[in-house]
Formats: sequence, C-alpha cells, structure tokens
Amino acid sequence: MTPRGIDLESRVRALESAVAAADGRLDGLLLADAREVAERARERSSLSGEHTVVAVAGSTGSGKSSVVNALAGTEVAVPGTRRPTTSHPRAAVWGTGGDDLLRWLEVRDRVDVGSESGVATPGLILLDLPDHDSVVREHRRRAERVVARADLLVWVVDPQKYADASLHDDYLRPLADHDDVVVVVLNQVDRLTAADARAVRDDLERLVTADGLPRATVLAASARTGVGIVDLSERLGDAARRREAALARVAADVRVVAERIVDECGDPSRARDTKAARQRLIDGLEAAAGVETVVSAVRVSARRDAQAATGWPPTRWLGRLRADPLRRLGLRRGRERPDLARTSLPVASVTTVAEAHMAVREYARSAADLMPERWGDALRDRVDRNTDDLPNSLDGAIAGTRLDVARRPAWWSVVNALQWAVLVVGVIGGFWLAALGVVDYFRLPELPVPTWNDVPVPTIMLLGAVVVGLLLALLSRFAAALGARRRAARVRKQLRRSIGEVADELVRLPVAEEQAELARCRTSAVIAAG
Ligand SMILES: Nc1nc2c(ncn2[C@@H]2O[C@H](COP(=O)(O)OP(=O)(O)OP(=O)(O)O)[C@@H](O)[C@H]2O)c(=O)[nH]1
Ligand SMILES: [Mg+2]
Repeated sequence: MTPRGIDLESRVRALESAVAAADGRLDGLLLADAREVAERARERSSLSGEHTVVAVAGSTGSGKSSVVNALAGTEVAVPGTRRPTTSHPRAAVWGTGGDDLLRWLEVRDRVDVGSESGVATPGLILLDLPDHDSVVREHRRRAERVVARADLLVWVVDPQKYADASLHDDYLRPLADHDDVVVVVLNQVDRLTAADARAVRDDLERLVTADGLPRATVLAASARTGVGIVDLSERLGDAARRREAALARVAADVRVVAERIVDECGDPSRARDTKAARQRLIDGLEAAAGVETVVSAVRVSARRDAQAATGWPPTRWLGRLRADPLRRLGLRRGRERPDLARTSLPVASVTTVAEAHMAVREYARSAADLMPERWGDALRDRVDRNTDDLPNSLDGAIAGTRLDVARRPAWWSVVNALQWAVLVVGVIGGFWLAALGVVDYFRLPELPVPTWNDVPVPTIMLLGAVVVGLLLALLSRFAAALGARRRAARVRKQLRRSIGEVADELVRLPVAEEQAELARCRTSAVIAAG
C-alpha cells in the first residue's frame, strides 16, 4: 500500500471511531452514510489496486453506450433508439483480471478489449451503466450502486438535458469535493454549431462549478463523429496509469462525510465554568437531602450528650428525658452495610424534590445547550434516568455517611470526674451536718467542728459543692454549645461531600462522559476529514 493508502486507512479508522462515539447521538442517516462510506473504503482497499473502475453514467439517451463504444473502438454495448436501452451494467476491460472488482460491483457482463483499440491502458475498466434517472427502478438502483463504488465517474449529458435539476441536485451536488474523480462530458455536440457547442459547454462548466466541483474536467464530445473522444480517452488512460483514482475517490467520500460529522458536532471552543455549576447543583440537592435537618439534629444531640456527661449529677437525668433527635433519624450508630442503610429522615417535600430536579436539569441543560440537539437530548435523557429516584439516592448518601457523632471529647470526662468529686465532697458535708444535727437533737456533748472564717467546714462543703457543681454545669453548657456547633459544621462538610459524590455519580460524570464522547467524535471526524 502507498503511504497515502496507510494515511487513508487511519482516516477510515478515525471515521469509524467518530461513528461509534456518536451512535444514537447524531442524525441516524448521516451515521448510516458514514458507516457505508467506511465499509466501502475498506472493501475497495482490499480489492485490486491495479485496476481503475470508470463508471459512465447519465440520463437515458445521452449516449453512454455510444461513448463507451467510441472509447473501446468496438461495440461493447448496443446503442438503441428504444429507451432505456441498457438495463444491466456492462464492463469493457482492458487487460486481464479485475473479476473480484466486477463481482463487488455486481457487474456480470464483461467484454475484454484488446490493447490495440481505443485507450491502450491495461487495468482500465469502463462500465456502461443503465440510465441514472430511469423510469425502471431496478435500473436506477444498479446505476447508483456502481456510481457509489466506482473510482472515476464520467457523466454523459446531452445538449437538451445538461441543465436538468435532477442531474445537478441529486447526482453532481452530492459529489462536491470529488473534483479529482469526476469528468462531465457534453455529448452529441455534432448536433450543435461550433459556437453553440462552446456556449453550452461553458454553461455546463458554470453549473458544475456551482454544484461544488470547480476543478472537475468538463469536455465537449461526440460519440458519433469522435470529436473530444481522444481527450476523454487520454484523461481516463492517465488516471488508469497513475492508479490514484481509487484512493482519491474513497478519500473524498471519507472527507465529505467526516466534514458533515464535524459540522454536526458543532463548535468545541465553548467551554463552561464547571466549578460554579457544580456548586449550584450540590446546593440544589442538599435541600432535598434534608442536610439541614441532620445538621441541627447533630447539634442538639451533641449538646444533649455533653449535658449528660458534664451536667450537675443530681439533675443530669432530666436531660435524658428529651428524645435524642439523631436516634430518631436513625443516624446514631455507625453502619456495617452503608449500602443497605436508610435514614428515618422525614420525606422531603414535593417542592424541595422538584427544586432538586430543577438543579439537576439546569446543570444538564447548560451542558446540553452546547451540544448538537440529539446529543443534548440523549444527555438529558441519561441524566433524567439516573435521577429517577433522586430522594432515595440522596437518603442513601446521608445514611452511608459516617457522621462522627460518637466521639466524646476528653474534657467531658475531666468535668465528669470533677462533678462527681465535688458531689462526694457535698455528700460528706451533708452527712457531717446531719451527724451534728443528730448529736444536737439527742443533747449529746457537742462535737468540735472546724471552721473557716467562722463558717463551719461541713457547711462550706455542702453549699460549696452545690455552687461549684452548678457553676461547672453552667460553664460546660457554654463549652458544649461551642463544641456542638463545631461538630455540626464538620458533619455539614461530610454530608456535603457525600451529596457531592451523588451529584458526581448521577449527574456530573455522565455529563462529562457525554462531553468527552462528543469531543472524541469531533476529533476523530477532523482526523478522518484529513
Ligand atoms: N447525433 C448524435 N447522436 C448520438 C451521439 N451519441 C449517441 N447518439 C445517439 O443517441 C441515441 C442513444 O444512444 P445510447 O448510446 O444508446 O444512449 P444511452 O445513454 O446508452 O441510453 P440508455 O442505455 O437508454 O440509457 C442513439 O440513437 C445514438 O445513436 C452523438 O454523439 N451524436
Ligand atoms: Mg445505453
């Protein structure tokens, strides 16, 4: 294979990868075209590179069979007066071989042409086709099949029908960018004066240029008189000798369809601010997830726990009478199987869920708006499917978050020990005072009572213990409030991270994946277009 051939092979591969990336996401007809082009390119590359297949196409009666006969210098096909005459493609083959190509082209009739006749170029295969605009559907199909696969195309037109819309719109325009492999022959110029022939040829050239084929060869000829046939034969002989037409044809096919894909993919430069969009998305999800409820439960629970650990021992049990909000939400213990876990958070309101869906849709929309329409629709569908059960997914994320609520700060134990020590002192003082009371009641001899600043020590012990215990409890309350706030802030961060993971999994990554696929499709198509 020539270096150009290797290049073409990688372009075909790039086209296939663009099609794979765009499956279901770009116009189906365009993708079907692209698949067909890639398949044809591979098939043609695997067949004889020694032969150049020239299809002679045109409307009925334009003189295709007559031109083929004139080029071959022998009667390959019988031209007729009853239209349409040619019903099956017929091949005139210079030299040997080429059967694999003819089989692929579904051409059964083969005439071997001696090298002494007409164009003396071995490897040239001239195909006389049925009329492309035939009233017989089968003729049209056979002609179109060959036109799609031939290496070089000769369009034979006559002075009456050279400006037919169907020829230009349906056949020549789709061959735009195929200038190198298209020859348009204005046949039957013997019916015109020399000046008219020139004028018609010029007009035809103008139309062909307008069709998108400015460099295509346009020749005036007459199969009857032989005018222009030598020029045509030289053009074809040259192509057959250089053996480039086959590659040029498939390369042009690949380029055209790849450029259509690039156009469909749109402008890649319009990136967007994903960080801000992600924040907005997570904000929207947080409300529906009930993060606020959990955070305030953590705060209340932390204060409740602190109070139970550091409050004044005689009254701490009162705090336990209040329900633990974290336990009520089912978030108290660490979980063995976070994937199975569910919280008992109250069901999010319809409006909150709707708002979360809106945040998701808004995120998907801003990405989809920068994509081709069908691609954007596919993206939205995918995100919609992923977020079908959004409240459940969010609840699972909250339940699966390790909340770090069991930790007991060291100062709780210190204060707790102090509270009990103070209580013991108070109790001793109390008993002491009680003992003194009993002694006094029974008028027993007075016991000596130590004093401090004239106040009896047991009294100081009892009252001091109550005052210190209550003071300690009060100070602990302040400290606990601070700690609870910090813990709540930490939990909020943990929950936000979990919600972020849900947002990533259900929304952001699928969106990024679609964007990456689109970019891959576009890049591959750009490579394929060469
Ligand atoms: N005057 C003149 N008549 C021509 C010329 N070429 C072909 N004809 C005549 O035009 C008629 C049609 O020619 P064909 O070669 O059968 O045309 P075709 O395009 O093969 O027609 P189909 O096979 O039906 O599609 C015949 O009567 C030819 O003799 C030409 O250059 N000049
Ligand atoms: Mg014919």
